[in-house]
Amino acid sequence: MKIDAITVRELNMPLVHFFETSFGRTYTRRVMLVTVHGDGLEGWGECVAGEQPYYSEEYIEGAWDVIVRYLAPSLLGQTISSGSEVPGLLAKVREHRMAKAALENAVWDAEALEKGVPLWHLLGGNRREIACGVSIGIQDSHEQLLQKIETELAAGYQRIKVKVKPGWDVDVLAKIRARWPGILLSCDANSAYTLDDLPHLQEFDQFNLLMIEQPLWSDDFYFHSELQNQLQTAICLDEAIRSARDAAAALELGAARIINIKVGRVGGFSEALAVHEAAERFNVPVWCGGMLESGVGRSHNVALSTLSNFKLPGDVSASKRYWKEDIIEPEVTISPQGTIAVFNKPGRGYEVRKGLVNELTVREETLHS
Ligand code: OSB
Ligand code: MG
Repeated sequence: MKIDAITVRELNMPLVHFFETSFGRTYTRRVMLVTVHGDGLEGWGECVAGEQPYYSEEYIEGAWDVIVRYLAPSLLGQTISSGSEVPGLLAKVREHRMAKAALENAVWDAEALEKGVPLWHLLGGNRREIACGVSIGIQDSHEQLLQKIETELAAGYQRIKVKVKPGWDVDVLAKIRARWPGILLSCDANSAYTLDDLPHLQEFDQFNLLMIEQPLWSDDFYFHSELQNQLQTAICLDEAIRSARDAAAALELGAARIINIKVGRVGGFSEALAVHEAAERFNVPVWCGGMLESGVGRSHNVALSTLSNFKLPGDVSASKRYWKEDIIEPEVTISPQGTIAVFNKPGRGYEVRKGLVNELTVREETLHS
């Protein structure tokens, strides 16, 4: 495919319900999409950078700027036969992984269409349905959280993950366990603790959690390995894993027993596949994380989750949990068993609703070769 043009868009998409983590509350997603055009094909990718540089240093304004100024120009006019060629073309720019992932994934998206195969198949996946869990943010009250959990369990979700932070943790987990002793339950701290909290974190062990996600600093393996040695609960790393090298280093050190893969955080599908492989070498299971994606990113997460080592339910859930109307057709839906069926259609398997995308777009720029 010869890349003739690249379109960058920002969409304003209000969330059905606010989402709160240890670093703050989000009411509206500023969704960034990129489209690569060439050979009469269109590939779509989503840049999952946040509204603010809180989850990671990337944020939408920075991602927009680096794509328009440096990354897109490196692809324009190039003839690219596979998404796997994109990292090499973008390698000169350091970091900016979410920005790079948006472009790389758009090329994979187009490649699947060009080859007439499903994206999940192109990525090397083999599952025909994927297991789904939900991530539930910090709420205004414990009661509100318990109600949300009840709704998600009734919908069939196989694993409940709750956000925790100092002041919203042990009491909350105790109430959840008192009501649902047997469910698959995990928690995500988004780096809200330090090693000084060791005795407090050890209290989490009584709740038989599947994992505690990213308890300590977002850039650390060493102190997570010290913590893992003193916890029964498995640590899962999210923020700290940016590459397959990170995964290998963290697992060699014993910093985690589970890895969350977010394709944006690691810089695109190529690196996500490499992280998946690195974890498999250590016999460590992975699961697919989410970044409150629109349908474009969501459909890509579904495709990635079909790989063999995605052995735990991911944060890949139905469109309607986030959006009144998603920008893909059909929307992502789950079965009463908490699974998403994978389509046997070329490409991402979900059509982009261009009319709706245009309605929601607040900023758009097209770069030509
Ligand atoms: O840490 O997994 C996280 C959302 C935004 C930023 C970070 C995280 C999350 C989630 C939501 O937990 C996952 C989702 O449902 O998309
Ligand atoms: Mg997380």
